Amino acid sequence: MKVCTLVIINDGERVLLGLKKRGFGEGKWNGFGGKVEAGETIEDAAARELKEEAGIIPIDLRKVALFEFLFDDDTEDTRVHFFCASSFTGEPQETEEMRPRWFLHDEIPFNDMWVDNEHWFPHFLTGKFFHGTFLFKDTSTLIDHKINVIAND
Ligand code: 6OG
Repeated sequence: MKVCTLVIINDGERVLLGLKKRGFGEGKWNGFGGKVEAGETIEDAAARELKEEAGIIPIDLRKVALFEFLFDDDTEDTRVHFFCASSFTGEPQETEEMRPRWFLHDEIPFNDMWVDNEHWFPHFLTGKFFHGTFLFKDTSTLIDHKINVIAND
């Protein structure tokens, strides 16, 4: 199982997303993240990927969810540790991998995101901690999902 991070900046009115320009999830808007490397903590990996992909350093990184994405086809199953932050240093900038953009909370581009996003985004925006399990037939077809809200903070 692949272990990844995902970070979304939420300033209370808008979220910062990135358009993935290459690789797994190309052409989709998502948070910033990638594989956890040997020898680093998950939180360090989250901050490192955010810096590499959007050019910013989170100040108040906190964990908001744990996802498992399971696939019926050959795609490798993935566990994603999901974090958010409301403040950061630096200016979001386009990198080789991602083009960042702010979206108002009611203008999230669900049609151009992973199909799971519309299920968990409302939980994320209310600030709840949750676990999500998503079963895919292939990368564009969601068969089943379950979201357990664990706590309110
Ligand atoms: P690299 O493999 O490029 O990082 N990710 C997913 N995010 C969502 N919302 N849904 C999925 O469903 C995902 N699968 C992977 C984790 C991939 C990045 O994409 C996220 C990482 O942030 C299948 O290193």
